[in-house]
Amino acid sequence: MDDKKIAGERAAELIRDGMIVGLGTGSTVYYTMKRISQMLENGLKIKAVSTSSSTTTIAQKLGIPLVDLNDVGKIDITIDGADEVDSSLNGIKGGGGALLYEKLVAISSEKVIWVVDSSKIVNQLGEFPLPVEVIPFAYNHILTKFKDMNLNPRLRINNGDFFITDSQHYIIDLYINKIEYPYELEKTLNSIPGVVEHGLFINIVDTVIIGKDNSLEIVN
Ligand code: ABF
Repeated sequence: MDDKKIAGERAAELIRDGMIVGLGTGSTVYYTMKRISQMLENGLKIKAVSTSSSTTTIAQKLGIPLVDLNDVGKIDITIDGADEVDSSLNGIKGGGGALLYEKLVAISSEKVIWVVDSSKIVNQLGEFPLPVEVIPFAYNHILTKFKDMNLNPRLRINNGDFFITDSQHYIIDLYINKIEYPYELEKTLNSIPGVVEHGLFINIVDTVIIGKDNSLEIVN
């Protein structure tokens, strides 16, 4: 069986009746959503907050009732994917470009669960390019700043055009390769005007469910 499927479906078992559930984005969470839709058919009652237009489309197709983040107090549990996870349970997200809403939903959540296959587990973050969401008005200046900082930036292009996020920003991917000091990098990126958000998720996740060799590992 697919390791993403195993991890994604397992996470759905953490959902209880009446919960507000944050729905992440990506191919692993897709399996969580499919499982949730079966659970809804069996009588589960939940409401979900989506983290992206693609997740909204899938949730609507699967009959998962959605609410706006602003219309709920706390989210009980958020289940999301990740692009890289290290042993401190810090990670990189945003390969799909949904990092801003993913982070906003995560920090509004009581519990954050990541579902990944074992290919996402790394000793050191950074081989996966770190996505940074930026204001289009100043993208070229931010790009230059990142170049001057030796962060190897590349503006994300999609089908020959600038990639545009759900909130109408651009993405600059940083090809750092080895992020030696994630906490410092987080602070630095947070301090740059025009940076809306970045894909470094530090001290945000509670549990990682890893699908590995047709079985599961759960790390808290
Ligand atoms: C989103 O989907 C992103 O933050 C991450 O880029 C990706 C997860 O990957 P996958 O499709 O492998 O689950 O959560």
